[in-house]
Amino acid sequence: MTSPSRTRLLALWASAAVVLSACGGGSDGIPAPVQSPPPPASGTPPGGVDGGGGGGSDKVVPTATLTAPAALADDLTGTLQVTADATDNIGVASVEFQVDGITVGSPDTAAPYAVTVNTADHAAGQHVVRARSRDAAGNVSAWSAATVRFGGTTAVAKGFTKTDGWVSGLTSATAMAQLPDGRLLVAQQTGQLRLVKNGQLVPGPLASFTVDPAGERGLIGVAVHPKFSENGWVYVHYTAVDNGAHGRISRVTMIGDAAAGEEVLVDLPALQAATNHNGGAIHFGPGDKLYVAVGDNADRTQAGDLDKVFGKILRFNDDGSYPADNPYLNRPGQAKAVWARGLRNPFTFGIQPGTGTLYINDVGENTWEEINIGAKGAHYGWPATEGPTDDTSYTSPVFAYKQTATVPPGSGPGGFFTGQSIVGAAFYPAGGPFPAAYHGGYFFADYVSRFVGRLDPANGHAAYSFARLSQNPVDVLAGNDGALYVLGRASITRITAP
Ligand SMILES: [Ca+2]
Ligand SMILES: [Ca+2]
Repeated sequence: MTSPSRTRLLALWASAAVVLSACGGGSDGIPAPVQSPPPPASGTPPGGVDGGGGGGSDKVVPTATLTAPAALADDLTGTLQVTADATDNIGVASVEFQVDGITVGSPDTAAPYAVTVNTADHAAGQHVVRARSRDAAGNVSAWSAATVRFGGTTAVAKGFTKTDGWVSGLTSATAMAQLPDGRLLVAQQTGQLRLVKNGQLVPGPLASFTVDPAGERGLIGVAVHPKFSENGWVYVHYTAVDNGAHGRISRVTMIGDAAAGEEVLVDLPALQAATNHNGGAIHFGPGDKLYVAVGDNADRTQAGDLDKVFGKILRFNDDGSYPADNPYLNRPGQAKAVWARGLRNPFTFGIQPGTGTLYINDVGENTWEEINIGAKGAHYGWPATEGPTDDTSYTSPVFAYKQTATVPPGSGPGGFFTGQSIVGAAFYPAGGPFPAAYHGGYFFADYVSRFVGRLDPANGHAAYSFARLSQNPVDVLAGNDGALYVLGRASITRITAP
């Protein structure tokens, strides 16, 4: 059975894409963790919580209240006056303002507290405006925040450069990965692995696989082994045709600009007749473990079934065997690979540097697009629930946005974001050239609504509009040059900071 929504990606890939207006951002606008003054200690001056102040006896934290813009203010354009009230037992020293976690202007040292923001300097869509105050002793208030939507047509924030068609000439691209030396590997649904070298698409494939490219099948995932510089291994996920259509994980060895010597590591069970919901993404996590996203193959009953590999995140050793710490090794056959379940069509996911935590993008049915935090043994609810849930049997998404606008606009968990097929996914690395507030941020995108969003783990997983696209994205990658690469079906967009 295949509902219209279930064939969404298929239909869109097969026809001109639906263009919805891009929207931005997450809902919560949860302020940064409140920094409390240190507990009193005899003989120790209380000092400031942010390294400021010191020496005084004032332990009373000031307050700050954002007074404009109003929460859920919609379609803000032109110059925006951001204002706040602040109080303190002794005196407010200054008020600091942010947009999306980035300081705007200088701290205002005198009431009325205000800063101006040119909305055109930010990508159209959702943003979170914040204010906090500081007293002379260095005590700092909690953030007061408003989630709003900037109108207009700005594609990417001032200071960033978006280059559409940075590479073109691709055919039915689905996924990409990067080699340590910066070369990009692009998977084409029709079975060819392409190479981008020094910003140029190398003619011809570096490797080809015999695939079934029907619907959402085909070459749908590519990953580079963490020890590539030693072994040259590149891993692929594709729909093999021998002995019936089924998912396969293989690796090839790169030599120069070519790859050869396919080793088939995993042949998953046969697919049903439906050609959609195959997931696709593969990535290496800690300990050189390979994670593989597999959709429910349009049979929702499989997603929660621990004896089935569909609707799951699977986890393998780099030779295709089952890691000794997988959670369901008591299950039959290939179910030993199951690591997490209850997913519908996890087309993409990302792995957080440092923690190794998976952020899994699950394409929803008719209501929600989800970002789920990976955890061994987790059940993400499909098909029993979709979107946020209070049912403790399931792991609720850390962020989810609706497929249609809420009433009033911006209300609800997803804020002003709307979309119909979540893709991504990339964490921006520490030390990259983007402003510090971007470091550790999680970029996601929507195939239908043509936006890139930034989820902010340091600020309660608030979500902000990052870029509007002129193509339908399928994958996002933070390059080792610090640029953000957005893969479309036929081309790559490159976004850089100064
Ligand atoms: Ca005070
Ligand atoms: Ca879910």
